[in-house]
Amino acid sequence: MAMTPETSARVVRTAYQQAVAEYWNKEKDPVNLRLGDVDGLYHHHYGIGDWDPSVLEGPEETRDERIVEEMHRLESAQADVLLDHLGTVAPNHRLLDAGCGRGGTSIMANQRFGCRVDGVSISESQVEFANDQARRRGVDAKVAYHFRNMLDTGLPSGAFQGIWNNESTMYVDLFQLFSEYSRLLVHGGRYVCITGCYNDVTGGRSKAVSRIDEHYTCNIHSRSAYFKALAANGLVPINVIDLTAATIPYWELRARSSLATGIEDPFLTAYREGSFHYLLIAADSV
Ligand code: GPP
Ligand code: MG
Repeated sequence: MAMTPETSARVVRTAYQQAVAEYWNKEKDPVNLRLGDVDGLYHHHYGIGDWDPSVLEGPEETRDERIVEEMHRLESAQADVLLDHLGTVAPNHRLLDAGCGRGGTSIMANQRFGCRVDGVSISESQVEFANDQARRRGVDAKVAYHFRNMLDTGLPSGAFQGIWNNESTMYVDLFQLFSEYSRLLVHGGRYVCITGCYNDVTGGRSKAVSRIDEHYTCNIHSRSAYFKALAANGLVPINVIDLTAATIPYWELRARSSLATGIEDPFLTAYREGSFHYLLIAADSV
């Protein structure tokens, strides 16, 4: 459905948000589309786990294809780990995928829990793409993506058993974000995020972290910022997992693939020098 300029301005409120929306409305990188084409789960996050070294061996003509499939497997494994931390989710529960991108994690959540999943994004193209995927899979009665702002979703209060951000918190103010989640979650509902954050121990943003920000038009937060904003909004951490060591192999494989985008070196440098972590945080709403 085409939006009027007025509707658009209500969702995308600032010049910064407009710049972010424009980036994602235009984005068609094979590093995301070719991976999604493997099985129709389109992700906008990175991978975890070790890769099979045999993908680099074997016939040259199919090397690329093997690497694409392996990178996609690692990205889906990342989404599975996120979903593992949502706690008990029943078919009558409702989940929110905040900053849903092209929707892959929502589809996986619906497959796993059988429940309703809503995704929100400020990119109209992503929302349209994701809804088209849900229709193709015949899950659109339960999985729906909306052109809405995760800072002010307009969704009903206390209606959600679980909410996640899969690598989308670096676009927003965390205090505003978690305030909205404390409104949306039921008492005892679970919030999970996987994110890249900079290390308070090594100081402010390193050069490599700044290059990542520049590449994606985002503002990576410090590790401490997450815990301050969670605590201020009644979100009590139950699990914190450092996934840094688990994501480095993904970046090493990606750097060796024909799909490398140029951001591989900053990620590898930032992770290896310890100025940046890949973190999963799970918290309960009280
Ligand atoms: C993009 O995923 C993810 C982000 C922009 C968030 C930044 C993440 C951090 C951990 C800092 P993508 O799959 O669209 O990126 P790419 O196109 O590089 O694969
Ligand atoms: Mg990607």
